[in-house]
Amino acid sequence: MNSEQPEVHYRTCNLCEAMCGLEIEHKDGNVLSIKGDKQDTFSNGFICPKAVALQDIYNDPDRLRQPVKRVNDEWQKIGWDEALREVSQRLLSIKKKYGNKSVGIYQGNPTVHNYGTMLFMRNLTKALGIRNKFSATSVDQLPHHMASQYMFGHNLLIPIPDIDRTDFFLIIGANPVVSNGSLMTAAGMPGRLRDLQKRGGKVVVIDPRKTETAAKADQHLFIKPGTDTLLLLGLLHVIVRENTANPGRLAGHIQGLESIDTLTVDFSPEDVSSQTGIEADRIRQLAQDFSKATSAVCYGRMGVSTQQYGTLCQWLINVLNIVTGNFDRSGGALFNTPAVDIVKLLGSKGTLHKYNRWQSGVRGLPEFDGELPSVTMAEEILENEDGIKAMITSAGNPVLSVPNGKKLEEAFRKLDFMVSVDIYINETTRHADIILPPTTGLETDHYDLIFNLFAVRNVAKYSPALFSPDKSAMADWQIFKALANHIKPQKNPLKKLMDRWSTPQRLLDLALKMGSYGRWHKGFRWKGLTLAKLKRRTHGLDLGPLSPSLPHRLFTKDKKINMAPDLFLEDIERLKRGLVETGVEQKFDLLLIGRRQLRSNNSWMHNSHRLVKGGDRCTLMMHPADVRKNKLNGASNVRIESQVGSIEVGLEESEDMLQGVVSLPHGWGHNRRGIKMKIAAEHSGQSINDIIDHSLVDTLSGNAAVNGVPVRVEAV
Ligand SMILES: Nc1nc2c(c(=O)[nH]1)N[C@H]1C(S)=C(S)[C@@H](COP(=O)(O)OP(=O)(O)OC[C@H]3O[C@@H](n4cnc5c(=O)[nH]c(N)nc54)[C@H](O)[C@@H]3O)O[C@H]1N2
Ligand SMILES: Nc1nc2c(c(=O)[nH]1)N[C@H]1C(S)=C(S)[C@@H](COP(=O)(O)OP(=O)(O)OC[C@H]3O[C@@H](n4cnc5c(=O)[nH]c(N)nc54)[C@H](O)[C@@H]3O)O[C@H]1N2
Ligand code: SF4
Ligand SMILES: [Mo]
Repeated sequence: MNSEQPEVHYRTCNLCEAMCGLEIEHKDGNVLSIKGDKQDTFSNGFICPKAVALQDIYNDPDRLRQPVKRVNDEWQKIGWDEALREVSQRLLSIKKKYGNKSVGIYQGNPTVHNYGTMLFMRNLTKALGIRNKFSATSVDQLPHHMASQYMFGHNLLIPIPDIDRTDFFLIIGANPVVSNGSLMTAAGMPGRLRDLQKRGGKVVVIDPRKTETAAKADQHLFIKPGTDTLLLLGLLHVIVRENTANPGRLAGHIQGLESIDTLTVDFSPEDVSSQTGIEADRIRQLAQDFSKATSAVCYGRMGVSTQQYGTLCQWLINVLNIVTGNFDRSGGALFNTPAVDIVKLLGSKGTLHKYNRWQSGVRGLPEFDGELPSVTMAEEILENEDGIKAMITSAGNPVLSVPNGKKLEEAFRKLDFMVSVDIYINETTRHADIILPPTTGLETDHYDLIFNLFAVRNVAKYSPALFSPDKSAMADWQIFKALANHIKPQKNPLKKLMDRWSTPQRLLDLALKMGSYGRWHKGFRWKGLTLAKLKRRTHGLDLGPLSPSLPHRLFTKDKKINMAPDLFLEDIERLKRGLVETGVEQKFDLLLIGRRQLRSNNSWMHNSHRLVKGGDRCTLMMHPADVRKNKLNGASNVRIESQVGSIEVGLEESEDMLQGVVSLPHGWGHNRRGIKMKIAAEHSGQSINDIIDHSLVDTLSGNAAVNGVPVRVEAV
């Protein structure tokens, strides 16, 4: 190889859910350029600014490359052997002294973008017998899993909008033009929406802010935060009363439809109009447009998951798609058939076994799929005598990501021991006793175990590592495996052998062979998909559009969709009660919602100059009428106060806001003492989660309600 010539490497971006193909030019261990891979079968060259910053993470002088230990508030570098030994000894001794419940773990968002972690984290949690598990899931999409568990029998069987073929796309509480899609993996969202409109299709957005997506839509309706359940009930009311409900082919595969008829009686468009802030006629028209469209799909994301009735929203969205005959058909919502079918691999033990088997100690919120709500983490450390004494955080920054970050900081300070598996000393990991830094991004091979399952086409791609890590470096999975082996050494010789054999690549190969496109061997040769074959498809493998899969893909015992799970019907009563008693003090006259930004990735990519340069982005957006009403004319900075705290940020007047609603992005607040991220600290902003009340929650699922938080705003 002529070392004068740059080399080209193709991989999938691991930063968000969109799975964009990248073309990376590099030479002698340096990245020369990062572009969209035009030949990628899924993304066709689309890329966003974050992917270009992958090189900044790789080169970041602030990134940890060796374990560090906190000694009198100084960080000392230590060797891997010493670090792993000390971490396992400390965790083990706390567990022995206080029992299984004394060790907790929080897993953050990059976990699901790292197949090694997905495959080997279990070794560690099993070795410790951890019961107090938390993750970003309960600050994000838990309602989707609840709805899927109870309606389809499996928490991961999430319906995906067929946006490439639909004629009517109703988006509620999502901003895919900025987020690039979530639980709807589809690289190049702006282009796909444009294509939808070019085909003559319509895009309608329901959002308290005229977002970047709303700006491109055919229609945008402002909605008051937290009232989407009412809108959905109103839409269903019209569809049921006007006799346009027709589940089509699925009619024989659903049960409980009658309950929907009864349920919607009290929610006519007129009944829900004042609470939602949407005129009755518009609700009626929307219901008619949706049910009359040749094909239509309703999709709701963060804005409707992270509110107090998140589970009801996700349930009713599924119901809407089903009763209008838009479920399990092209142009509607369908299940994906991924090459590694984790839904099948994990199987299902039946609906009742995954929910409320135990509760959080202080507030009694339910467990789901082995996890407790993250909003309870701080109190389980601070207020529960039998609670958590030691924490593991992995690939997460809960101090900035979980409501009431200040309380969480206090909790972390009180722990007997904390270890973080992370690449930075940030707002969370600065509280750790030891930080174990894994290899990252470009040094890691990649396969999307999770997001292929949520993709709008069936696709598969394997990306090798671009750069080989240092000899002494460890990948996330190696760290978890090593810790597990220290904590609970394997005695059984067969299991020991298995443990030695298992690597992410070997397990992936096995899973592909066992998957929907793998075929059992004939004459010792695999006929179907293998990792070796996938490796040859540098630009990915297209396995076709989503296709109908019901009823056989259902995991319910009777192979029917449960349209009206009792648990959800009962929760409607909570909704009705909530409508009368607001419980909010009058002094908080505004509702706070979030705002994702193209050049942010949750809390952790602000140490890249190219992503933070330009003006302050951590600003409060407010409608001009509210500016006047709150006497903020001419104010450049404002104080936002909530039930749990206050912060000061810049003010940005914007007609794009619904009156009475203000918006602030999350993931900022790098002004904490002791973080070692120089650029981020210079562009710190403030953390929205310092003022988000941890008591606001969808009590059914335990998901945090980070949207629709009562606040007041004054000039400083
Ligand atoms: N108010 C409000 N709060 C929110 C949201 C909101 O919209 N509003 N959004 C919520 C959502 S959807 C999410 S997903 C969460 C995210 O919440 P978290 O997952 O807790 O936070 P991240 O900012 O994603 O932090 C990721 C961490 O992983 C580290 N990291 C990066 N790559 C790797 C890696 O390869 N290995 C390891 N071990 N570590 C790595 C980073 O340094 C960082 O510390 O935030 C939630 N919080
Ligand atoms: N650039 C960028 N992309 C990202 C991320 C990022 O941080 N930056 N994060 C990734 C992650 S982890 C996730 S989970 C996804 C999230 O993906 P999305 O859900 O598409 O992203 P959000 O921007 O949070 O969209 C939520 C929308 O809901 C609106 N909203 C707030 N409250 C309500 C309400 O009560 N009702 C209704 N109808 N709408 C409401 C907000 O105004 C916002 O437009 O994005 C992913 N992609
Ligand atoms: S949209 Fe997501 S996957 Fe695509 S390049 Fe940007 S960060 Fe990467
Ligand atoms: Mo997320």
